[in-house]
Amino acid sequence: MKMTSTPLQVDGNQWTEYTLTNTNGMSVSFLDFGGIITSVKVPDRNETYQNVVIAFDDYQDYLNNTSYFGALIGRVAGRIDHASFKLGEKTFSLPANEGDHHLHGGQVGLHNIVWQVELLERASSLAAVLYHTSIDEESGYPGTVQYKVTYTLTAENTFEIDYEAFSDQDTVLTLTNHTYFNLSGDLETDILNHQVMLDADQFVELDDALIPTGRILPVTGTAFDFTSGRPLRDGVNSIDPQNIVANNGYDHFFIFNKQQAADAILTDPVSGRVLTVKTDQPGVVMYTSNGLDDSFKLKERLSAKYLGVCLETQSSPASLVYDGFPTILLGAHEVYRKSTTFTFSVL
Ligand code: G6D
Repeated sequence: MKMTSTPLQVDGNQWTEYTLTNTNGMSVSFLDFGGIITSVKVPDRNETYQNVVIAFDDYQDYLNNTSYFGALIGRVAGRIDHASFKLGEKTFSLPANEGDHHLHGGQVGLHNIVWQVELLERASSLAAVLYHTSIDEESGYPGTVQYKVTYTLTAENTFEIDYEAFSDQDTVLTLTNHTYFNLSGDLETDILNHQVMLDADQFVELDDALIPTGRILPVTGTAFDFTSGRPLRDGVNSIDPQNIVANNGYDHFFIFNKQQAADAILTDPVSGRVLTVKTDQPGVVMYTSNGLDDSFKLKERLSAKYLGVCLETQSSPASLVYDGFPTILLGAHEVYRKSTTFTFSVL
């Protein structure tokens, strides 16, 4: 087990990149800036270690990370309709950073602040604890919130993200990580032939602005039924209005059944790499990078549509407007504690 930290000078900013490497040779690299995952290297069926996440080639591009590559997301992951919400009798207005709506915590979110990092070496794992405090009314949100996010790499090729938060006032909060996975290795292919299993019988309908309509739809008989596994390509070729509204793919919140051993499994049949995701979150936004084009220079190549798939485990901001959705309320002095594991293996 090895951990390294490398000081970086990025456009006048002092950042640090950390790399955790386990005894198998799996490694995870991330920045203190945004907690951004910049590399995950895992073996294919031939024991060839390659990177399986999207990352910028020039780290200066993370200063304008409009795709949120690799980043921690908060206070509220997802979209808040018309950038406002009611809590009790009070209405809060947030920055409208995507049209009239609020996306992923606003212009100043957890994705573009520098976290304080503490490295921990344990008997059979390596961990980095990331700390941050956002003050009351920052980006319009109530409450001073203390965050503690722990990145852990185990000897069994599991990368675990543990989220904790604590607010001094009633507030709203749901955190996630916005890493784009591509199991082909070094972004050799897109993700459309990746097979996905999601233990989810329901997903949340979106309107043309990708805002939840309040309707929860059954997956049965649609390209959203991943309960027995299907290739992501099905969402591209689908004439389902929900695939079309997402720019011919997926960008939807799936509500987990919690009936299978894993909540999600991503498999690349060619490389043989498998990613198994387990979480105590009630659901996941699966986004198949439908909004990507060739604008960005990545470590291995230019970006492209469908080059990565995000599995953003979280609760749903739709709960601010509609009943029946997993809540994102966090009471004063309650502890927000959520965990997601990403375990890499081969077929
Ligand atoms: C697009 O709709 C998608 C979001 O889900 C994603 O997080 C963002 O691109 C990066 O807006």
